[in-house]
Amino acid sequence: MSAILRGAAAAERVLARADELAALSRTSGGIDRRYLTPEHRAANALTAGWLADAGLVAWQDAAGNQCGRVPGAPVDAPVVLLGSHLDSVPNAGRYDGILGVLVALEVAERLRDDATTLPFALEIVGFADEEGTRFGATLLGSRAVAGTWDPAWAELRDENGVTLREAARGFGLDPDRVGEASRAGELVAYLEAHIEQGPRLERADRALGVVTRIAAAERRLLTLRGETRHGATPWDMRHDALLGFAEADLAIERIVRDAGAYATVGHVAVQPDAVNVIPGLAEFSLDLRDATEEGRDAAWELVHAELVGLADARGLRLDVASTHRADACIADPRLRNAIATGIAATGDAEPMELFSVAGHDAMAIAAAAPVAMLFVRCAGGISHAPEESVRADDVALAIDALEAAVRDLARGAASAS
Ligand code: HGY
Ligand code: MN
Ligand code: MN
Repeated sequence: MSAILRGAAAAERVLARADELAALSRTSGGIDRRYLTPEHRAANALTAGWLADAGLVAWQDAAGNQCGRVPGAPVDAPVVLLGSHLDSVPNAGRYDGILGVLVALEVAERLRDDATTLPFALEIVGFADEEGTRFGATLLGSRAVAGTWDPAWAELRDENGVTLREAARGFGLDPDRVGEASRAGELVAYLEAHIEQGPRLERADRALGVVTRIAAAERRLLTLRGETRHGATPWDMRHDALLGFAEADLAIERIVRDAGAYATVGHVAVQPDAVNVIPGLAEFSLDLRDATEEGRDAAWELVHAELVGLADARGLRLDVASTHRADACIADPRLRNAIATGIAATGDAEPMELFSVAGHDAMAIAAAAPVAMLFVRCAGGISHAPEESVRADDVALAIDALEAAVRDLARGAASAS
């Protein structure tokens, strides 16, 4: 079979498998697959079958990540890990995370017969929880693998009050042994292919790109407290928390956009949420990102000062809680070159470099190993929505590029030894 036909067949298999995984959702319409749920279990089982079909040894680790290893390397060989995540946001697209796992699987199958000659062991991972949809804390699967699991996370609760501890037990895991998923000290490289989740590759008419860094991010939960009052209350006596939120949301957009950073207010809730009662409480999330920690924090300082002022003017109390904070993750130069070499091997002589505004498991793994990412064009830059899509020819190029990147790493490691 020619290389082009082989690539096209592999891409079609990736897209078909993404469709199979898309059916594993807690909702009939749309994709919703969360940590330690029956859908997570089914996705792991399906992926484990594909890993075995590709000739890999498959297992589920203590955190519920689905893992695979190409047999043939010495048991104590350093590990090059490829992968991404199998979980999703609510009403997700079918390629966010999934594409990276399936592309890695194709690369592992291509390299299987070379396993005994590679200077490292090649492993694949489908991380169990990158999005944090169920318990609110993100990168749980990859942080377990990186050895940065916090036992306190066992007490996190989902929307139904179920603790991660209880969910882990129900999933067949021992919540007090999740930390045993750590691979710290064994990993020498982590490469992740992922859709860009933005329009820059498409605007530049490029299929693939090299990620230079992953944005610094912080998530907060903010609460404005005013006074719950009857709708008959005169205007000059009102302290309306929802109006305070409305003013805050527009201020956040103006300030962060002017700062060249990114902010999303994706959650808002009011109390008592009744048509004839002035809301005394408004709770909302703020996801703030920028290329650097300094930019992220400077944007927050401007936002916070504005929110304090508007809360004061309306007689509201503002409370702020940080729920997730990650510094920018810089791609390892050697691995970044391998990704660029991989892209060049597909015929793109000057690989496009871009920074990732979206967060990824690579941020967590960077605590235990050098990391780099390969971005794949996605239509309209759309993600976290059912319209998310990729082109089969771009998927074929991604498989070729990631394979070439791993082979480049092997050459480099062999010549260095
Ligand atoms: O939020 C993010 O950037 C990622 O999709 N979890
Ligand atoms: Mn995502
Ligand atoms: Mn993702």
